[in-house]
Amino acid sequence: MAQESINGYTRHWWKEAVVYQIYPRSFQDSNGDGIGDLPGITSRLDYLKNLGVDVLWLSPHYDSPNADNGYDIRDYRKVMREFGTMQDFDDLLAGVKGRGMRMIVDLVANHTSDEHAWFVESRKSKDNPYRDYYLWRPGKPQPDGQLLPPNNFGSAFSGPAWTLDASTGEYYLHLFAEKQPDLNWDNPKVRDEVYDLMRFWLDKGVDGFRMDVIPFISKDAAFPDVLPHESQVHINANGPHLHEYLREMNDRVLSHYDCTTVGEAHGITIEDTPQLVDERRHELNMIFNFDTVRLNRDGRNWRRWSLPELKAIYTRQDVALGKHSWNTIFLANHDNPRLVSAFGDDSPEYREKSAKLLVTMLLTLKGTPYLYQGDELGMTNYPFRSIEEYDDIEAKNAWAHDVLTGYESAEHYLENLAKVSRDHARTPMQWDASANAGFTSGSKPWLAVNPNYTGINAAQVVADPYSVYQFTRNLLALRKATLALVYGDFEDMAPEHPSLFLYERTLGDERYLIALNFSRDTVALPEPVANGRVVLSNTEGKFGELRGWEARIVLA
Ligand code: TEU
Ligand code: CA
Repeated sequence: MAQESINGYTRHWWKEAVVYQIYPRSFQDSNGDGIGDLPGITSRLDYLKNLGVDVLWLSPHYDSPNADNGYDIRDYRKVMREFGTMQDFDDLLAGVKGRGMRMIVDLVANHTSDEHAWFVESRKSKDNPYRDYYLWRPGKPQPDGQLLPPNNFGSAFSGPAWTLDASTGEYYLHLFAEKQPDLNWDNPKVRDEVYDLMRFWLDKGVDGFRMDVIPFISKDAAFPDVLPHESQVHINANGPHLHEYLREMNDRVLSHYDCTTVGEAHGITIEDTPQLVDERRHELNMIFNFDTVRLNRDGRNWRRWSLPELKAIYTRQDVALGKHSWNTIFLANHDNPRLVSAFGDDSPEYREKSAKLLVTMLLTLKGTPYLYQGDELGMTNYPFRSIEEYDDIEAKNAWAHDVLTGYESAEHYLENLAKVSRDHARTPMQWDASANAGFTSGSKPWLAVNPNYTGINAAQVVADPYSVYQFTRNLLALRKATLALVYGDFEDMAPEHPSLFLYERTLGDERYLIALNFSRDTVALPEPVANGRVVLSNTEGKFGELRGWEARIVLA
């Protein structure tokens, strides 16, 4: 059957969908143990349906010892005890489908937990049948008798990426925590296992996968050192067999289902993105490039970013992709600070306006938008002060590794962490003004609720016709009704402007102009925007100008 095409793009449900990410641990607790769970999510499906999102992405819900909140899987075919049972999962999926929505799950297959049965076996002996499921290498003996790791790779969570295992005297690779050993994808048995477990979830009816650090799956088996001028992330993301394995996965699994895939792709440049997502290559549907969410970083420190830099990324993405590729639009997730705190203005005066502006941008750029839970409330960063308040293994390891050793001052470290911590996104969802924001009926949520929950919560925004939630809802409806906002051509009309993001989306003779003021100061509007018919705006606008953080969509 011929595929319908619009403006040169093949039409697909996953291009027209808006995805909403759920971090199950922090969404809704149903049994008072302080940990969000699957029945909790099921109980909130009407809220999500009412908002108007099409697809839910569930962060890992699998059995895990939670060294990294479920990104360390112990059993891919079991539900995390704290989250419920397989029946709870089936009920959730049925509830999603029953409301005409879809659900994708997280596939974390670059690594497992060290408590996964494969690794438990693998570490036992060099001739164990599971030995080659992981990446074991001998250390490098030094003249002074010292043993060094096989190469100089560092772990994303501090320290070397290799740990010496006493039982066999060899090192295993872990690009993340020690409890997250990397799988050896060069072993065909490993790939068979992964394809099998993918089929297990697809056969249950899930609509696809968000694939954790998927470009890291193929390693140069010789493990050369990273040279001073090289980037380890770039090396890890561009291994020799990456495309071969993705095509095999597509051929053997994905192509047999009506599903979608989105790869988390740290280390893949925008220019290289088509190599993963061009539809003629049969690999993935879309990826998350890190350019936008790393704009506010200098290493792990906070960096002031500028609007022209952000705009340039979207233009680069549009130019690099062409009509055979597709991509994501996102600025927040469970690894990043809150949308409005990182990219907007979370002061009391501008929080709601700037949150609406950001959602306007996310829902009108070209690509599939991904919203993170709480974005629709304009949830903000948590006022973290001391290291004890954090939970994240990344933050705790770096503290031990760099601050306790005197390499970095506690003050400098905490000042930056308070801006970039992954825990900002992980504080519980704020449902109402009751104790613990209605997240849990228990006395203690696993991570503290943001004290601003009495003023910022779902009950309040659902009732308020001018809230971020209602605005997001209107935008979602507009997008659903407007193919120009999905497939229309994109052009930045003022790339150099320091505070105005002004772009058009055109499809045939339909021309939408989107004007976003990323500052507190009023900016003048060019004529076609000023004269167009206002379709949606976050302020009672004035002719010819945009006030602080004003967003306006017009039909020219
Ligand atoms: O993230 C991988 C990744 O590339 C990161 O951005 C990483 O989170 C970074 O070190 C944070 O500053 C994925 C998951 O999204 C993340 O939650 C996991 O911790 C990680 O993989 C390991 O599974
Ligand atoms: Ca619970």
